[in-house]
Amino acid sequence: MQNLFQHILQAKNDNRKLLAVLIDPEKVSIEKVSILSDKIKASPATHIFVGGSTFSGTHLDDLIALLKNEIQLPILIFPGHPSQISNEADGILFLSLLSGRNPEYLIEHHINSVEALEKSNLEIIPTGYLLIDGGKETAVQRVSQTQPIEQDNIELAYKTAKAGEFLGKKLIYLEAGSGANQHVPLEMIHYVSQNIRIPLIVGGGIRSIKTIRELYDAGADLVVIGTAFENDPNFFGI
Ligand code: 1GP
Repeated sequence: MQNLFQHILQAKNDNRKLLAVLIDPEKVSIEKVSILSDKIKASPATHIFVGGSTFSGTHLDDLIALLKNEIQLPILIFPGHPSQISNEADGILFLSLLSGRNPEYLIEHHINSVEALEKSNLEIIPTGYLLIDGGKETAVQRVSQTQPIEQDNIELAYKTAKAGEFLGKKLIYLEAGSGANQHVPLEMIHYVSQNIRIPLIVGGGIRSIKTIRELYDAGADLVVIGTAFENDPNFFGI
């Protein structure tokens, strides 16, 4: 597998937009993987993210191994907790919740992940993760017990993202939270993307193909779709 980060960076430089389908293991049983895989294969997805804020089950390795067996796309762990590290995946978004001030999500979970990561072959991609107000309390906010950045506080979003870049993060992820009422505002995406050099991921509350296009136009390099695909595997019109 090609270096995952280099591939994302190259796509940004070539202005090729990327799309990740987010699989929450809590909501997908092993039995459902095959049907889901067919839908993902027929979709425009370029990546699969696996993870969730509240998952603590035991079928993660099997789920990812099955997905890998059926789909050629790179699989990245999108961890809510160190227990969600699986060596079956190709890489991990090593998230630091930079918008919050909870040390657990800034460094503690990371320290607790070292042993598992050292034993794994995962490509580790340092990612600055910013929670933006999505119009309701989402699982990330509840679990991390942090305050999101307000929708109109573009300056704070920009400075937080830029500080992340200066700290050496390779990606910035603007997150409205799964099932958010409102996705990250286009003006915020535009401003942040114009002022950072690293690729920008946007997710949370995205419910239509039209919105995905608007997010790309605003400057998102990679868009993440979770709930909309979960609720309707024909979401991509397939
Ligand atoms: C990924 O958590 C999001 O950033 C997924 O959000 O479930 O609302 O698509 P949705």
